[in-house]
Amino acid sequence: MTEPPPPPSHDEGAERIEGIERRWAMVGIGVLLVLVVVAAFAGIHQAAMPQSRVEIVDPLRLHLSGEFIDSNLGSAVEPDGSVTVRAIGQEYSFTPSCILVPRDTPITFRATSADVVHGFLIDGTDINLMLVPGYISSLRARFETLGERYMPCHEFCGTGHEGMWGRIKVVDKAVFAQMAAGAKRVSCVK
Ligand SMILES: [Cu+2]
Repeated sequence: MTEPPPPPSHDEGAERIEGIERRWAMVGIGVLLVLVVVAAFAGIHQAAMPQSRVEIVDPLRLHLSGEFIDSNLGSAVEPDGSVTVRAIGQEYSFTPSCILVPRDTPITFRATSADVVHGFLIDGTDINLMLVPGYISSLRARFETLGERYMPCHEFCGTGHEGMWGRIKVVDKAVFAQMAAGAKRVSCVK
């Protein structure tokens, strides 16, 4: 039988713990350095290679002129038969609050914000945009099923955020054509 090793003295124990702490501190610093490098690369990369297409708009002049004046909001039929929907998000509503689109038709959404960042999401679809003041967000979509869907703002935008939502109604092509006939822009706002 050999004697069990004597328990470490107080100093040896403290040294060992210090060693462990130092190793874990290095791991923490290492993780931090990796994150700094990733953030720096992403920032430099985006500055050097900006998005291929950015559309800007003056959020203070939305109601005065240009694409997003009130009379131009809603759904418009294009010469090729597709539909362009223009909308604005503002604290705390969407304009129009009820969007009307035909089924089985190429739809282009074009939207922006008049004040702060809002979210544009259509329930039950993969349509999900951020509305950033100063920028036009656009997305192509097509609806296969008829019916009404909710369109809640999903970016916290202030004290009234939870009350900010709209609706989108998908109707039959013929019904849409009838409603759009003679009108420059259509929506389902009553
Ligand atoms: Cu909002």
